[in-house]
Amino acid sequence: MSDASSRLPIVLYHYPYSPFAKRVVWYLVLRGIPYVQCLQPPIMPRPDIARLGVKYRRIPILSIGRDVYLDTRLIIQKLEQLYPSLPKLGAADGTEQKAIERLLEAYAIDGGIFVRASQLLPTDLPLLKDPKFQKDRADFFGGQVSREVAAALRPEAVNEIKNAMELLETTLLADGRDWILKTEQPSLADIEAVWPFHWLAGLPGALPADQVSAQQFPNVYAWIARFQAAVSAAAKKKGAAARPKSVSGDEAHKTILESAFNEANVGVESSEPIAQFHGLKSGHSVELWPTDSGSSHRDTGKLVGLGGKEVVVETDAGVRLHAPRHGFRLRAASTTASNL
Ligand SMILES: N[C@@H](CCC(=O)N[C@@H](CS)C(=O)NCC(=O)O)C(=O)O
Repeated sequence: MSDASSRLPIVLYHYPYSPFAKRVVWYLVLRGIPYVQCLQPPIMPRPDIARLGVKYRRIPILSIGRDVYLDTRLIIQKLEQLYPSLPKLGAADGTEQKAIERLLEAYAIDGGIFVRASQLLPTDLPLLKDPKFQKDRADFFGGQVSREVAAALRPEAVNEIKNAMELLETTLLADGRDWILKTEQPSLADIEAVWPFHWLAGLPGALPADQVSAQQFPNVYAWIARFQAAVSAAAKKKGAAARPKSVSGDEAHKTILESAFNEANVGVESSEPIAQFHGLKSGHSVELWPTDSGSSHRDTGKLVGLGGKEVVVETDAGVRLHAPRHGFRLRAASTTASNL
């Protein structure tokens, strides 16, 4: 991506207390990348997103110019390519540090740390008691969890989080370093590791203090506080420029549709096993959806890009929707009825 593409407008659709959205906000702030935000309700419907022709229901999504990116894992990788004049937050390719960074991402998301953290949300939070919210999340997770089941999951979840903190306390943070990869400033590895713990530490009542607190894990808790201080300092240093302007759905839509594309059309790699198996070609109508949560919200559009890491679909509204291959399923529109 060129310097010119760095100047394309960036819109973050999110709600600020989403821990996944925080991953992206922190990244943008620490790197000093300008963006605007289009704030969303915590439950469906989200007409601001629907008008982009996007059915994906998870938060956050991020647009760069007329390209819309799904999933924080892809979003952060794309942001790494922007603003080449600003130092990247990610470790250099081909290094041990890169391996640690990528494995921390997988640990928190695929390894179940986030799911366990979400099982520790205090059930008396007003939002969690709202029947509309409960119904919405039943759609999201594919069923409602009863109070009894939630209560029974709690001890397991505490134990998982405790073990995860212990791992950090006794390995990567054991020598008292400031940052996971011994960098001068927080790096992407810190973002990948800190977010579920930062979330829980900031929610009174989520963690039982006799099990998981600064007393048991002083290095982890000091690192969480240090991370928050670094993000606040980065935001303060940039002054008003770091505070994102909030735009309406109308303004965001106009900004996106009037922009150039951030990326050249990558095309469909015909050698991709999935393209071969389903006979997918450029221009075919396809369906695309995440496999872990929010799977009933499926995007449809014209396949314009496919490789081992990413799939790109053009929506009816004229934006290009990018999703990572990992954690997403792609099918020809006509075959999805068989649910292959
Ligand atoms: N793997 C996704 C997960 C995103 C996710 O689960 N986000 C939550 C909010 S923290 C969500 O969308 N919840 C349902 C909703 O807000 O509709 C990512 O990395 O972006």
